Amino acid sequence: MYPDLPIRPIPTNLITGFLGVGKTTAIRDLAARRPPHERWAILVNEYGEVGLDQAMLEGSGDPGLAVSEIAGGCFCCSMEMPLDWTLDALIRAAKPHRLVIEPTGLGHPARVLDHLRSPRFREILDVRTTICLADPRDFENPRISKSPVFQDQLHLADIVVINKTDVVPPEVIAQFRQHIEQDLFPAKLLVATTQQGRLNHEWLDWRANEVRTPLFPEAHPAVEQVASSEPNLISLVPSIAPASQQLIPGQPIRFPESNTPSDRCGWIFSPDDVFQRDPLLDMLGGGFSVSRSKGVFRVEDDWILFNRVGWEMSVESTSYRRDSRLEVILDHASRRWDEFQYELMRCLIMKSPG
Ligand SMILES: Nc1nc2c(ncn2[C@@H]2O[C@H](COP(=O)(O)OP(=O)(O)OP(=O)(O)O)[C@@H](O)[C@H]2O)c(=O)[nH]1
Ligand SMILES: [Mg+2]
Repeated sequence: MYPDLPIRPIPTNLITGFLGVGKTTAIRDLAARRPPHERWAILVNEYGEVGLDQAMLEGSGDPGLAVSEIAGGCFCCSMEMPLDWTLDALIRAAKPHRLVIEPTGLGHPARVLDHLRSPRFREILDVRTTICLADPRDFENPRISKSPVFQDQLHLADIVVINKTDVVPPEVIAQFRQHIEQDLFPAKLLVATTQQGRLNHEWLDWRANEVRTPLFPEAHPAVEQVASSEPNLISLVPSIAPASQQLIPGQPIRFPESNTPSDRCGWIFSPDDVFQRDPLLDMLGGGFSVSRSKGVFRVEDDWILFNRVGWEMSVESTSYRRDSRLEVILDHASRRWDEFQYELMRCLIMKSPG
């Protein structure tokens, strides 16, 4: 079924964790330090329709990485079919030495782990450690810490890595570590601390404990609809969804299009649209409360990757060039997005006609 695989079954890891904890940062760093002869396949799942993590990972321009993305919902919900199609296409195209999967920050790992260990994939994938990255400040926030998804991400992990120790007070780290070490059973193989998602390569190959069971097996029932109909397998690797071919300068595509209130919204702009960097960053970092936002933008003399988690922001250059795109997820509530889009459009540099 899969001829020419260099390793079979393929060593496979899930890197889990709540929204914005540093999963993609960790995978990008791990991939950059992989053994030089290895090809890696990375599958990212994005909650919003406008995926950004593929752009973030492809921004390194590394030819030994094949990245695919499933956007528009969690594949722990009703997305097993897209997961199968995408994995098939990715494995065939990349013939990877390792597969790394990043579920959405709002995804429940149980169904994904079960599916990857099911007869469908048993001879293809060797599911090794599941590593959950965590920001201990999420543990202090009852809205997050009480959520079944947050709890089971921790519960099902073989290794918990406390990230962002540069910005989290030591006492908050200590309390969180105590919770992981004393309240969760079976014990973790390791509870580590790190910054910038720096993980040890050896952790990937430790033996996973398959008897970890979720506390909330019914969390995240199959309620979400698959974002698109059957995907075109050719276009899944390595192109980025949604397609950017029909983009017209000054006329971004918005997801969702309607102005009915919602907690998330995304935009894709033509690669010919150029933003004014400072007004754009002022606007995106401005006084509206977001849970998570991320984007890539063509600005005056560069392309930048923007990240915001709560009130923390980061900006870096990227070699991604396909389009400008933005995804915003609010804490709760919902807003109409017309006004936000108007503010965004005001940051564009208008070209004089002709
Ligand atoms: N201060 C600080 N920021 C970090 C650290 N690790 C990652 N970040 C930042 O956290 C933000 C989110 O990082 P990502 O790697 O995109 O997080 P993620 O978990 O993949 O996010 P989602 O996929 O949206 O859930 C980025 O701005 C990172 O630069 C860290 O150790 N310290
Ligand atoms: Mg990510």
